Amino acid sequence: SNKTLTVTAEPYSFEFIPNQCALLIIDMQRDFLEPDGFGAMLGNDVGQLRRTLGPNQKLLAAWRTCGLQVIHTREGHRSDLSDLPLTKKIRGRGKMCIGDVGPMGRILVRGEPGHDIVPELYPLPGEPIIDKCGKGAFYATDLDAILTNYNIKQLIVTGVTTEVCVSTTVREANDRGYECLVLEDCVGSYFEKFQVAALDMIKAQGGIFGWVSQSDKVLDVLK
Ligand code: TIU
Repeated sequence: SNKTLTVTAEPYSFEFIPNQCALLIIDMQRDFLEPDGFGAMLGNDVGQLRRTLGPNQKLLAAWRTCGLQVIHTREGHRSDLSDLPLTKKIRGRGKMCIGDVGPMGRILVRGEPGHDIVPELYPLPGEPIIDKCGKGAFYATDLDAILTNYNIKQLIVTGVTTEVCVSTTVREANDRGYECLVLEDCVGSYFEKFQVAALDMIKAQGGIFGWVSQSDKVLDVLK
């Protein structure tokens, strides 16, 4: 059925249609969340992201129990790095860059241990995984086609990082006509001020890019 549930959110409530809504979990990869990965190599404290693991696990479990659509994304590149712009490779001027061998294999390269999704949120067979070379999940992927085929019109977006891949994806989704609800306890940034600002930007101006809420507000209506 196309039942509508009302989720308390900002700047106003989100009219949630479960069978037309996917849970889109962005880049919950070992390279971003574990101490030996790309995020840490950029100088970041991964502890800032790990607080999102518990809330995402709880939401994902409830989502699966309801039989709703879940889609996972991963940021990473082909092993020959042919999809890696030179500008992205050399960005940061660090000793290590994308494609180099780190403690969890080649950094942000598909098939390497660090590129994979953390065990806490590992996809089940049948849950699509979008491998993307950019920050946004729509750029150079088949995400839009998959959402169209599944008749998905709304996205509940979680994952990391709030101001980079989550924000970029929400903006891309918004331009394609999807309604996005971002859950603040399920998205994380290495920088507290960016976490706050990125969420403020989504819900400002009457919800210019979408809605912001917390996972317990969604869990309340799923039960
Ligand atoms: N997934 C994602 O956000 N990729 C990043 O590179 N994020 C940073 O914050 N660096």
